[in-house]
Amino acid sequence: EGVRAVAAVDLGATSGRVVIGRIGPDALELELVSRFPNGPVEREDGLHWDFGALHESILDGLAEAVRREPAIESIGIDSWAVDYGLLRDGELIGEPFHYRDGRTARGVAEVHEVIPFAELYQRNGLQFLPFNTLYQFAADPGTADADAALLIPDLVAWLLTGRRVAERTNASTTGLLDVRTSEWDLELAERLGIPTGILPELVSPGERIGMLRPEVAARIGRDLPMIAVGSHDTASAVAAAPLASPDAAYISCGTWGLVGLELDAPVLTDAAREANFTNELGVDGRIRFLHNVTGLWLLSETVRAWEAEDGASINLPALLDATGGSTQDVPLFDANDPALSAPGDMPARIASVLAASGHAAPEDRAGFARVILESIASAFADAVQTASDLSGREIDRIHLVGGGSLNRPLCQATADRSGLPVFAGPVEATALGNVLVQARALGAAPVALEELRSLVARSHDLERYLPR
Ligand code: LFR
Repeated sequence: EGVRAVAAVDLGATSGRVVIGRIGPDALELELVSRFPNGPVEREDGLHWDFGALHESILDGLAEAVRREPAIESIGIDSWAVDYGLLRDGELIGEPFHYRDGRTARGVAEVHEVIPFAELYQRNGLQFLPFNTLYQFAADPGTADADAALLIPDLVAWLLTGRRVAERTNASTTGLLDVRTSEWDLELAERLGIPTGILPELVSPGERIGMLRPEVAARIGRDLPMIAVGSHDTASAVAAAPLASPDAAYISCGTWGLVGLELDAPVLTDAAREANFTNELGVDGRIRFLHNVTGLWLLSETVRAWEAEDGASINLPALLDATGGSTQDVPLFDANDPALSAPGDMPARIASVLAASGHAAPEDRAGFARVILESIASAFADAVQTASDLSGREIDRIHLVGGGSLNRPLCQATADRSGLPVFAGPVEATALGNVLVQARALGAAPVALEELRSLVARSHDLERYLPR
């Protein structure tokens, strides 16, 4: 009774999913409808996303969701950030590039020649990541004659509704959103030679994007509105992280580990810039003050290489169990070493990063996996400490949400290395944040973000890891 339903599409770098979210006064539940693989595909001109396949999987998933739950009232979509498709004359020109494509190095040099990084930081508040959209635009031959650039979730929303918008939390990762006003920084775009006409109208989470195009409604089997959510996956994950107080840090851990705090205002100091901390926009205008740490990418790419070597799949839970519970020292490497960012051949590249600092890589796979997890955990602990130093907040706990919350050795190592209790879960924080923002827009959930979080806390069990 009183339970309402929405559909959420959540695209991650290694898989996408469509879920049904059901929400009532004291209930919040997800039903997985479909899950489909995703990842970089190598084309002649570089690394791309197979966007056509994603689009088909999304439509199939939504049709199945509506078949299973006729009470669905709306659709929301989130994905990884920074990547986009270019439109010309109402058509998508080319497959979207993958942010791990190497072309962005050229864009970085070009942009910083026009505007030094320190000045950029004052304007957009972003940590330096070589794939921030503004660098990609500079390196993309298509930018000059496009009519519109749409970030991945906005591109899907356009295909589904026909409306071109830029959802603000994700737009904040482009480098072209003014960190003080949350409006496009048109002067910055002009100075960089980016045609300002390609930047669509901004919308905020909770705004209605529009109804489905007739042909899409026919295929899905229902006419439904799309509602803007925190379309940056990390914004949705943080919105649903059951943060108990402002002194709780979060780690949203999937391919990346996004480590930081939620703040009311950006921190734009020299120290924050030098520590490479970002001020991304969250749901309800909150600031996601965080640092990108390379997360499970290191493990998933390693496992992918081992599976190719064996010609057989690897049992991940068994591998994680075998990493053992010992607190014995292991050699560490810098999880954010740029040499580890492209796909392919990960074990060999990690071994050579270790060798460069005089360490031998463990021979056995469990030992190798342990070095990876401890290295990630060590970077997590450092980033939590830095977030505390830069914000002046005394951090009393860490909430670890996303796929990484199921990785027990990683959660334990994070507690051990930070000296703080780690509360792990929910694993599907991103989809929950997507569902909650839609439900709120429909009048089916409380207005205050803190109340949404308390609903997550009441409906999900968290696993607690204490530092050893
Ligand atoms: C996580 C994430 C990060 C962003 C990276 C690239 O999925 O969205 O927040 O920095 O992917 O888009």
